[in-house]
Parts: sequence; structure tokens; C-alpha cells
Amino acid sequence: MPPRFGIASLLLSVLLGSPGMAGASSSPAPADGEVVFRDYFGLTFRRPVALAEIPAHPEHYLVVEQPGNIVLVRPVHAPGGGRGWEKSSFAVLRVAGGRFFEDERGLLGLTFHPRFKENGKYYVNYVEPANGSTFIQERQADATRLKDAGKPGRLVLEIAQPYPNHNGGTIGFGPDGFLYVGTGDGGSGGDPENRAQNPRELLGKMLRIDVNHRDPEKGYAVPADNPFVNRHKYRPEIWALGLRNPWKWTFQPETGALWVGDVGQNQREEISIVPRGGNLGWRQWEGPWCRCRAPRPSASREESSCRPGRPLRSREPISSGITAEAPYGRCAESPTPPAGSGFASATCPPSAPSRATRRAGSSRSA
Ligand SMILES: [Ca+2]
Repeated sequence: MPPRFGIASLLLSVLLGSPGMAGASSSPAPADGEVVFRDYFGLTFRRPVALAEIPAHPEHYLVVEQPGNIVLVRPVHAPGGGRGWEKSSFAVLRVAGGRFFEDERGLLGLTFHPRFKENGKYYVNYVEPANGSTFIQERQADATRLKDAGKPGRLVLEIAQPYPNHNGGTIGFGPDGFLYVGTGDGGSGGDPENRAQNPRELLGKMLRIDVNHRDPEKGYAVPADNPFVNRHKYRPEIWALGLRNPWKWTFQPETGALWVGDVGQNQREEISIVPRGGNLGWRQWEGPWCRCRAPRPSASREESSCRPGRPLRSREPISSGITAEAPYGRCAESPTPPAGSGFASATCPPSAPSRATRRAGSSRSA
């Protein structure tokens, strides 16, 4: 079950800020990347980016360090009754040769198979700077479940990365038993190739795959009930689209709702409840901000309708309850921020939603 991992990840996200987030923290991280958890573990870690409790061992945690180390943290009991924490190596992955680097690549996420106690399988998400791709790898813990078995991992999914940044981070299993992978838009700034809205691309998406089965020539199977299965022009792995950089996300334990923290460009960081088939709007929208630019010669019809300087149209079509057909393209930049929550109706000209647009979930916050 992912809840503890999710909560821990969100805490770490708060502690460490988010890759690509402008002005994320007022206190810069130490130059060597070391972070000390004084109030809890009293231990030091090197670029820690995720924390996960081992399912078979309560209060035994794995700390994911970006250079490629997975550190086991477990409680130790002193003879006099005191208690502390000690750390040891769970695994050292060959990510960037273990060297330290200050960008968004490296080991970024870890999650356990829902039956980890029985099968010992866990999954990592990393970007190998040597070739620039994102890898989702299945790995095996040993019989104790407190150490990696030392076997080569199985490649589940590889996604080529066009730029070093915006690589997502969190991976996790949903209540449905499928693996969800949040991918960034590929990087640079402003999603220059419009990948997040491109249904043929895996970047800028939330993906949903079945790691227990394999389709031909794939390291996974596509669940038959994915929203865009058999849809022309769509990659069937896509669960939701229009994401910029979903660095941290989790499933709400009580409801199973998918909560995603999507790192903003310049205006807004976003926390969105992402429905099946949802479109969060990036790059046309950044939270409530409509940000499309002057149309290019090759622009789509929707993009051509953008007129910088015109007021915002309603943000409602990109709320979390909207399907992928939301008319995200009809927008223009606004020089002034929307006031409170009333920005939509107060400043936007009426615009009929597309025929396929429908509300299906709860509202989105930014
Ligand atoms: Ca990238």
C-alpha cells in the first residue's frame, strides 16, 4: 500500500523543495547535497529525494539518495531503554556512476510491489545522465527484504529525455495494483515542443502500466481499462496528460484519489486531483494562468486562436474533472493575476467548451 510512502514523500518534498521550481526555498541546500534529519533520525543523507517504509518491516525505511544509493534506516535499541536509528546500505545503483550532480537527473523514485512481502520486488525511477533516458526498473530484494538481492534489474520502461530537467520523480502502485509513473514534460522551459499536450508522447503525462504482465516487445502490459486504449493518436499507457513536472504525488488512502503536485513554471505550483483521462492543461495553462503565446506559422487551429493580451477565459475547462478533449488552446496571456478564486468568471470571455468536455471530478486548486 502506498499511503505511508506517499505521506513521507510529500514531507520530503516540503523539506527539500522541488526540482525546477523557481524560488522554492529561502535557504539553499548545502553545496555537497547533505541533509541532516535532526529531529527524527538524527542521520545525514546525500541528496535524499524519497522515503519509503518497507512493507514487511514496520519502522524500517529506505531513503532514496539521488546519486544512486538506497539507504536502509532502522531503529536500534540501547540496553538502557533508549532508542535511536542506524543506517546501512540497501542498494547502490549504477546511476551516474554514483557521482554527485546538481540537476534533476539521477535516482528519483522508489516503490514496492503490492506483494513485496511475498515476492521481494521493488521498482526504481532514475535518469541516467550518460544517455539521458528515464528508466523504470524492477529490482529484487533478498530473502530478508532488508537488502537488494544484487541481481541485475529488469527494464520495465525507457523514455528518451530531450533535456536534463523535468523528469518527474515519484512512482507508485494504485489501489488497483497498477504502476503509475508521472513523467515530466521533457524539460527546457515552457515545454517548447508541446509534449505534455501531445497524446503520442509519454512525456508530460501520468502513465498507468501493468508490471505483472507483458505485451509483445514491452516490459509491461497496458491495462485494458486505460482511458485512451484503442484511441487513435493516443499512447495507450496514458492515464492523464498536460503535466509539467509531477515531482511528488500520492493516492489518498481513504478515497484512492490521485493527488499530484505539479511543479509550476513561473506563476503557480499546482496540487491537483487527477481523474482518469484528465488533462491538467500544461503548457497552455499554468494553474489558472493562461500562458499560450503568439501563434506560430505551423500552429494548430486552437493555438492560432490565442491572442496575447486578451483576458483570460474561464479556467473551468481545465479543472481536474475535465477529459482530454478540453479546449485548452483558446487562451491568451494576461498581465494581471486573477483575484482570489473568482478569476475565472470575472475576467474571462465566454467560450463554449468542446463537445467532449465534461466535468467528472472535484475541482482543481493551484
Ligand atoms: Ca528531462
